[in-house]
Amino acid sequence: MTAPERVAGEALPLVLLSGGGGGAKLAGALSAVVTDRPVIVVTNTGDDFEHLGLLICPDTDSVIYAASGNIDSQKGWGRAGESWEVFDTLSALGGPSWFQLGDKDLGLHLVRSDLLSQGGSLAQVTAQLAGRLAVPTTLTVVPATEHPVRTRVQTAEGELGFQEYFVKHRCEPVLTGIHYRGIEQALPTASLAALLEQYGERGFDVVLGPSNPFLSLAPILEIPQMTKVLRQRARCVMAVSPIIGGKALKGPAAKIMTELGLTVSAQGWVEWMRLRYPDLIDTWVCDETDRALFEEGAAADLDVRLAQTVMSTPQRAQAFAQWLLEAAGDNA
Ligand code: FO1
Repeated sequence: MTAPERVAGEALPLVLLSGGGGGAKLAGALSAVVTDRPVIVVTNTGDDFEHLGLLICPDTDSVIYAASGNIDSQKGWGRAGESWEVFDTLSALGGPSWFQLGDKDLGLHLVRSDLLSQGGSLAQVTAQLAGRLAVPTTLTVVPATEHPVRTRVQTAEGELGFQEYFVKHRCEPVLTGIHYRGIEQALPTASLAALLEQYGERGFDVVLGPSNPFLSLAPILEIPQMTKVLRQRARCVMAVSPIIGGKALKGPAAKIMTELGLTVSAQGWVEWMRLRYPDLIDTWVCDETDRALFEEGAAADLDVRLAQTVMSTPQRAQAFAQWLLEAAGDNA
C-alpha cells in the first residue's frame, strides 16, 4: 500500500477519466485498492442515448457496475447474472432488439429515468444509483457534463448515432469523421467543478483511462473548460495507452486510427494525444510490450513509463491500479 498522499492533512484525490470497458475495469480496480484517498471517476456521456423512452448511460453504468462488483466481466458492460425476460418479450413483440437490455439493467434505467423526471440532475441521480448499488464511498462517479453531448459518427454510409455505429453496425462502417453534438454548449458538471475546486489548492492526480481517445475521452476532454480545469489543478496528468502491440484490446480504437490515417501504435497514440491536447499530459503509460517503441529515443523528451497494463484478471487490474497510484506519487 502506498504511503497516503497527505498534503495539509488531506489525501490527494485521484481523478480518473473513464469510458468503455477499459476505463470501467480500471475504475473497478481502483475502488478495490484505494482506501486512503478519494477517487473521482469522470464518465463519458457521449455514448448516452434515449432508448424506449429511457436515458441509457453505458459508460457511467459500466463504472457503477464495475465498482460495485456487479459487472458482467466477460462482456465488459451490463450486469452479471442477468435474466432477459423483458428483452425476450420486447423482441417477440417486434421491439428494437438490436440493443440488449437485461432485466436488472432495465431496473436501473427505469429508476434513473424516474429520478430525472422528478427533477434530479444527472450527477445527483448517478450518485444516488451508485450509493444504492453500494459503490464504495471513497469512489465518486460523476458524469462529465449535465448537458446532453452525443457522439455522432460520420461514415461512408452517412451519419450514425454512437450506439447505432457501435452496436447495431458493430463498428463496421468506415469512419470519416466524428463530432460531439452539443459539446459547444456543455460545461463540466457543477459537482465535478466544485470537487476540483475543493481540492484546488492541494491539487489532485489525473489519470486518462485506457479508453478510446476518439469515442470515450474526447467527449470529456473537449467539453469547454475541462482541460483547463484539469491542467490548472492537477499535480500530474497520466494517460494510459489503449493501444498495445499495435492493437486495441477491445473496441474500434485501432480501426479508427487507421481510418483517420494515424499510425496504429502506442507511439501513434502519444503523437495524436500530444497534437490534440497539447501540454495536458505529463506521463505516458504504455504496456511493457511496447518497450522497443520508446527505446530508440524517439520520445526521449517525454516521460514514458512502461507497465503491465493488460487487466486480464482482477488481480492484474488491481496490480496495475496500485502501480498507477505509486507512479502518481513519484511525480510529487
Ligand atoms: N454493447 C453491445 O455490443 N451490444 C449491446 O446490446 C449492448 C447493450 C448495452 C446495454 C446497456 C449498457 O450500459 C451497455 C450496452 N452495450 C452493448 C455496451 C455499450 O454499447 C458500450 O459499453 C459503450 O457505449 C461503449 O463503451
